Amino acid sequence: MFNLILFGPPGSGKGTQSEKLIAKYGLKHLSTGDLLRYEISRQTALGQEAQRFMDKGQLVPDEVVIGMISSALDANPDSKGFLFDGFPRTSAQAEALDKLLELKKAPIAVMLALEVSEEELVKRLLKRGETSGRSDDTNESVIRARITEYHNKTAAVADYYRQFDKVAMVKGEGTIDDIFSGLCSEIDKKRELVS
Ligand code: B4P
Repeated sequence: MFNLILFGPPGSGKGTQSEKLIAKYGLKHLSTGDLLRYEISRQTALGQEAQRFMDKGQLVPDEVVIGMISSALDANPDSKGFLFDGFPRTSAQAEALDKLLELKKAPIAVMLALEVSEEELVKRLLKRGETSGRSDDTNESVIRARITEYHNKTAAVADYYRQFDKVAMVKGEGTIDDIFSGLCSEIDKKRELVS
């Protein structure tokens, strides 16, 4: 089993690149953002709770997202690997993920961290807001709040994986295909080591 994390600030292209990576490597895509939006669209109790945080640009409480990921792992026992997109976003989530994967004897092989400037992030998210219908993409102050949450709570997650020498930084600006090549070359290096 080959497990990887695609990491980066909001709008850095995690969702965009995940689609291409899962097609190439046959991994199961687990996006906490997508899972939360699915709960919101069904108006479940979990979705209603999550929406209150997401509309303000804040992170959803750890226990909610950790529970969702745990269920998703249980629901896919035969997967040849998982691509975690937008998770973990706090140190507590990173520790919980390590424990869940320990049970499967399949630790994270690599964290790929996309680097994008703040102005580019805001520009991309406002542009997506014109068509996505996502309430957290239309208001610049909410977008800035998401970036602040990233600096305050999420950036430290890279330090957590750095202590195990698992972080690869990848340039997240340029064409989608060039960024994809940068990600693939990091994955292929790790796969050679694992196999
Ligand atoms: P997410 O759904 O994870 O998404 P995101 O951070 O908004 O964006 P992503 O990086 O995936 O960007 P994308 O590829 O779409 O989070 C949404 C919210 O959910 C969070 O704010 C939080 O409230 C909650 N949440 C999710 N996970 C959580 C967790 N673990 N814990 C707590 N809360 C959680 O790209 C953005 C745009 O850029 C797109 O329009 C795309 O077309 C464009 N783009 C991509 N690559 C480009 C390129 N190379 N050049 C130009 N544009 C590009």
